[in-house]
Amino acid sequence: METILNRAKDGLFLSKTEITFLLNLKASGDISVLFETARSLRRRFFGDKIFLYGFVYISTYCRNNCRFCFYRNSNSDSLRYRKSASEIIDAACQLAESGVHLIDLTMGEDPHFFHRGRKGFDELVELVAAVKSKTGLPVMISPGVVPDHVLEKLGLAGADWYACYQETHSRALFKRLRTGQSYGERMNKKYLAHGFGILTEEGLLCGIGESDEDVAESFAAIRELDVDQTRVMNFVPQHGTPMESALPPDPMREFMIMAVMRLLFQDRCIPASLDVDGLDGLKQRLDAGANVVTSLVPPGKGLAGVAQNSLDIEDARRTMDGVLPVLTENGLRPALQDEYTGWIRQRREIVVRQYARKDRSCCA
Ligand code: SAM
Ligand code: MD0
Ligand code: SF4
Repeated sequence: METILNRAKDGLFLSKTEITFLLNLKASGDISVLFETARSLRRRFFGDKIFLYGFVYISTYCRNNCRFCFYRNSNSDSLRYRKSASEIIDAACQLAESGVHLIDLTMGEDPHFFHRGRKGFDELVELVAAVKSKTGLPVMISPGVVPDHVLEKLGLAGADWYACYQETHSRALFKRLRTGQSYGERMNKKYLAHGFGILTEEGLLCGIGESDEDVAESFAAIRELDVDQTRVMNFVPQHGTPMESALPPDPMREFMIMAVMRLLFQDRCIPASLDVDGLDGLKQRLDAGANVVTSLVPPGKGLAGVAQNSLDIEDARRTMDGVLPVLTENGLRPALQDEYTGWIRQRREIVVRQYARKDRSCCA
């Protein structure tokens, strides 16, 4: 193990065998060494600062039927809402005042935006511009697979990030999870976003039947995509979905994948989402090397989470007041806004230099 960790510390990308070896560590002593190595690499690139993302789920309507998702189209038990522009701006401003570094605008592939041609998407573009100007903060957009010209317009309107998670890079597993969706189209949108100078986030779902080889395959795909942020989330079984009675995965699965992710993507952002185990799950994710806390949701706005649609929201635990004490207890601190915008700027310079206007796509 020591040889493998030293190779990682030297910045070498690990082989599939080495990745699988680390993912299967069982002895608590070995796991502690792995996590300490992940934390030391986080410290090398981010010091003790943590970035904090506010989350506004603007619409829970969706035309797709992902088998794992509470908001899949055919789930009649799902919570459906679409917030108005003023409600979204109000929530975003409250998050900004609370001190978050970014606003993540997420939605299902809502026909209201997707099936009204130019009119629908222009409304989304205007929303991004309004949230950006009202909060003065960087904006992430997670709208699903939008048309190429819309992605470009979202970037020009002020979207700094495009988050579109593949969940897995096993095409067979993808086909089972994201029924009726194109693997290639979803991957290519991330390449395209970089072509427009928009930072990208890739995401893995774990505990959904993926093998260690699948995870190693994903790491290779993430490396090829050269994303600026990469995450892993444990699958949370959802009421009214085909995977409702699936067993929840061992929480350690996410933490192990996250720690190895830090070894491989040392200078990139890796989130600890509050949307899986809530605030109580934050420490383990920081211990595994995360440097971003995501899914802070303001109470009293009727806003939902994705994997945890209500956990810790109305009791105001997915807030700065909830998160800051956990950071302090772990020798960490919220970054200054300038430190985050500075990090985004240096990443974008690299992305524009390497990818602007370059036609990169991976697959049909
Ligand atoms: N609808 C857009 C899309 O699918 O790209 C954006 C939002 S989507 C709701 C965000 C992500 O939440 C999914 O890509 C998936 O990784 C995660 N997610 C959804 N349901 C989940 C579940 N039951 N457990 C864990 N993560 C889940
Ligand atoms: C999160 N609930 O950060 C949010 C969501 C989508 N860009 C993010 C999954 O966990
Ligand atoms: Fe829709 Fe996204 Fe949920 Fe899939 S994951 S059903 S695209 S909201």
